[in-house]
Amino acid sequence: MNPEAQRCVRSLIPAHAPRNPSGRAFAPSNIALCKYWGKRNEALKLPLTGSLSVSLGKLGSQVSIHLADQDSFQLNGEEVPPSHKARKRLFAYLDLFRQNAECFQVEAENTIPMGAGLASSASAFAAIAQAVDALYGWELSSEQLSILARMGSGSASRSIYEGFAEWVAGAREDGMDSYAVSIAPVWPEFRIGLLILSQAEKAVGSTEGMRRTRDSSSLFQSWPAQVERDLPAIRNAVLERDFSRLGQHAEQNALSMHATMASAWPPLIYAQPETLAVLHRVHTLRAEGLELYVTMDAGPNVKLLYLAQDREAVRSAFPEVQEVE
Ligand code: 2P0
Repeated sequence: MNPEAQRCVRSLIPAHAPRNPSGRAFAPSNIALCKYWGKRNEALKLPLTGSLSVSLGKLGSQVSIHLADQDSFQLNGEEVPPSHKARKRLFAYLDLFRQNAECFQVEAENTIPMGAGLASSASAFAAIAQAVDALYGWELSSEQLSILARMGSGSASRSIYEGFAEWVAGAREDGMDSYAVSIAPVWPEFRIGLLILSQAEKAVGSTEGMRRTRDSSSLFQSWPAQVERDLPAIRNAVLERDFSRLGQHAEQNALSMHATMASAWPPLIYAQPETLAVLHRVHTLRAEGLELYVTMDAGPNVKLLYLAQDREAVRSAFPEVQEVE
């Protein structure tokens, strides 16, 4: 067990609380418009920079946790065997919360494909943190829940909220000032179009990808400066509903992150030929006047950013798009 994380959890949870037989929570997935890429502390999942995301509506994770005689984990109705890495990661996380060697029966339903750059770990750990809070009756604040979720998966810190959330990097060594806050619950016209080009699990996960980029890419040295430009611009664009400004900074931020990945050694190239074809198509449509932008995570899939008024134009260019309000 990780002693640093254990200390953080101990300092957050109240000494006495009514324990319930079970806890249940839903958390939405999120897509970063300004990306989290690089940690300053791996054990506590503390980021080098801040980041900003928008949640994905009903796409996310529903988690129930019951006290039980032995640990078990069901994902989308199927028992996950003890040797599976997702199960090991789940119970390593839950070890942080066990009070008296109790066991947990965990049931999770994910409405998004796992491991395809669609951040299922973000919604999963945000839902687990909230289900644990409900189980133990702690009634933690959103910021405290965000810290707990962060220790499961960094991007989960942002999945505590619906709408636009900013994860403030913080400066403290114990990470108690590194949590997400809500900056705007809604932007009714804002749309995300998911283009799922591959459901394959990625070859290199985010934790290893971040480490490799930080350690071997000279371009990564300029990444914090890129975030310093993009983060306030995107935050203000959300607050002022300035879609063009948001789209430009979000797309440049995502492609800058991919440039740092591609310049790592061994190189990390998450884009597939279909990814590049979509990017070129988007750039052609934009040159023709359509306000359409993209963002991409650690995978080959593309997320389109547009406003409701352009949904028909987007749908006719990309009939396979899955729209999220
Ligand atoms: C993000 N990603 O901001 C960035 C953009 C991927 C690319 O957060 O190691 O699964 O568990 O903290 O949260 C994916 O990283 O990584 C991620 P860990 P996580 O959404």
